[in-house]
Amino acid sequence: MKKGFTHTPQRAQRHPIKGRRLGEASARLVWGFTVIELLVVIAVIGLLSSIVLVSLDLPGKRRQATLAKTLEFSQSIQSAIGDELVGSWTFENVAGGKAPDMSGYNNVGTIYGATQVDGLKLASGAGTGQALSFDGNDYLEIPYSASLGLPANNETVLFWVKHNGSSNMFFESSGWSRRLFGTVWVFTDAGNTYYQLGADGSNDGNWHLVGYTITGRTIKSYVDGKQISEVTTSADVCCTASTWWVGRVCSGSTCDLYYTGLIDEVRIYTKALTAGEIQKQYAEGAGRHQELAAANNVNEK
Ligand SMILES: [Ca+2]
Repeated sequence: MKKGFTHTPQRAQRHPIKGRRLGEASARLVWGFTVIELLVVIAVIGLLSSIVLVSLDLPGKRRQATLAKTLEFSQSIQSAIGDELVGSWTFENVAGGKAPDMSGYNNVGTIYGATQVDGLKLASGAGTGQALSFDGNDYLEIPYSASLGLPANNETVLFWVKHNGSSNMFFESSGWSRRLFGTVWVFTDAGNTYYQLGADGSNDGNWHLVGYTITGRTIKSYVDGKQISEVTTSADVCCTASTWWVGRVCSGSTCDLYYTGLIDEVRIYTKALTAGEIQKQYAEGAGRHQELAAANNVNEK
């Protein structure tokens, strides 16, 4: 694979915000709790109250609203207690062409043409939840920020895809260091060597959780919580001081290759999740990513 133009990789700066919130949060309050401890208690109370509400068998719409609010709340708490999650785009709250970042780092994505589709089914059968639909000339752009300047040796990217043999899902645009084409991940190290890892089985028209972790010079790819490939690089994987694209990639000197299908819950961590943590992500998200309503089914296109 050749690249049509050169780039000058620059080592990403250790992001200055990392640690800031924990530093603030670890300040002891006068009665001995940390802010994080209080947030956890609040989260537990919120979840317990939602369980009580659900157990009361509320009418459908109110029950769905309660579940959605609980999900949103737990995501906000997740960002408060885990600052390794530096980007989280759930596409539940798209507005004005922007996809908010639920991580707390405010890495807001800009949507070019992709549309929000409704009808994601919860495991309970309730129709709630949205994803982004790409029809072949759309993309999501996530601008560079210090929080997304990943360390070259400790990170995770995960997202859900639903497509029939499409390609061009994910692209780090200046260093070309991390890309997903169909069922093949491509990584570039600081010595400009390429490595390919599989995303096997993620192209059958059903929802799949795809992603990778990097620990030191070891890259592992995952599909649906199962490890697919592993490779050791001869140099650190290159820098990420650049824009990320979802649904668009470059080839040669042009950037006009696009994805057709659905994407949901894109997450970037400055930590290599363990296999168990990725399995947990899959287990939690699988319930939200069953078949879409027929009108939004990518198979119908
Ligand atoms: Ca979603």
